[in-house]
Amino acid sequence: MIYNKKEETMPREEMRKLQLERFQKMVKFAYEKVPFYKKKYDDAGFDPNSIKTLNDIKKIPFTVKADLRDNYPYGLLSVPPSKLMRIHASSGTSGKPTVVCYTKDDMRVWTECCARLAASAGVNKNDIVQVSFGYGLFTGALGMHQGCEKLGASIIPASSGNTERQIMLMKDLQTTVLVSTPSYALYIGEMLEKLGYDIKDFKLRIGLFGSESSTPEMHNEIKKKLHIFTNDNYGLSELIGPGVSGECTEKCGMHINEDHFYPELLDSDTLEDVPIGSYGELVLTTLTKFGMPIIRYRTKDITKLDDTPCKCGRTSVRMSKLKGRSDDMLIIRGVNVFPSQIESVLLKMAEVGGQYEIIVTRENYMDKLEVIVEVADGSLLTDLHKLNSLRDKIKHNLKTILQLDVNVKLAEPLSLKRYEGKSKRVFDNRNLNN
Ligand code: DLL
Repeated sequence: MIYNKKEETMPREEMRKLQLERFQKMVKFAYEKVPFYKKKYDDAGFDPNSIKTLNDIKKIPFTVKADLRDNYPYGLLSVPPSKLMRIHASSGTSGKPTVVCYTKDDMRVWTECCARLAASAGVNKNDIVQVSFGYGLFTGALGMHQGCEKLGASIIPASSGNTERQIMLMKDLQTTVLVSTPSYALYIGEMLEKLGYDIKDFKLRIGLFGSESSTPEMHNEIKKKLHIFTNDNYGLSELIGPGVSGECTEKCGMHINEDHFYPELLDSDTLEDVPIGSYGELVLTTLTKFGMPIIRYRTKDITKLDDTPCKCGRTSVRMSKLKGRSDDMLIIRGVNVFPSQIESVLLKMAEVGGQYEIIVTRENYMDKLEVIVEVADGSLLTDLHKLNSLRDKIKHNLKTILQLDVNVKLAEPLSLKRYEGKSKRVFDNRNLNN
């Protein structure tokens, strides 16, 4: 189902016209109402009235995470805090969180964007949606809650954690849609088997998964365990939360809500445009979120864009699954490694389970890459011969893709740490900043 036919299937030329109108308005508004932008633009000699084409966006200075941190908590607001309807925050790695604020109008936009992505994955008014993201400052739970509610679905605000109870609720309340991180969905699938449930006794049909990277191989694993259609959706608190983009049932990229977010794809080093079809850093501009406008935000997320028509009828540009973030790319002995490449190799192999950890250390100035992965069948651990040959096979497959020797450790099923929210799979212990 297409939630907003007019805007989601708008001819490309019309969309560009709409984006330009909204963009011109947004830039002037931000300059006039947010002292942070006024100062930034004056310092850079940029005149907000000089935007005549979408290409003129290139004249505008970027906004980066540090700008939000330096202007904590309310420095990017265009309205007094009392005019806000909602305040969320995302926890940073250190120090103060990044605060994100919504006026009543912004809430309407956000809700619609989430409703669109849920509808595009097939959610409808008859669904029972279990939201297993943590409720609180995190944008994921309430964002998806509102979006699915807008479609008329029934919502179970389960929040994250207490996995056995999640599964019991899922079965007893006849949940049809699961909203969570992909890694938590996989864990739910594993626990379901371990607790002796049969997935055939559940009514689950769709998973709306986002907030962290997941490869197609990981979606396959989830599909095998939960027998559902798996959707990947993307967003970030700084821009709005979930609802920037999401996969439709064709699963050929995540449709960007381009009437609300203007995407650019740049080379992180040269800051030049990257041609369509090549990987680059996504830079986003809010076109309709006025409470806290975010203009040319460098997301650090690495993706590709695709503007070919989609069979679903939506005309929006699609972004590929994230290759990773520019800041989680590991450089191991000079070789660039994205954790998603490792995940793809591992999860293509039927002998390994869905959970793994990547550990990087440095010994005598040499980087060492180690991968710990759970075997799918625990009985293998008693057969030394089979174990060694599986280890060699994984090493070989990783070397073929990464061109690196990787130390592989095999672990028992369910022995690695599970996460109820975003998972942590990479442990870089090199202290590169010291
Ligand atoms: O994770 C918003 C969200 C909630 C999106 C629920 C989708 C579903 P933050 O906590 O601010 O916001 O984290 C944003 O998470 O810059 C990406 O690096 C990563 N991320 C989000 N969605 C995906 C995805 C929410 N589908 C950061 N695939 C972003 C890969 C994702 N990474």
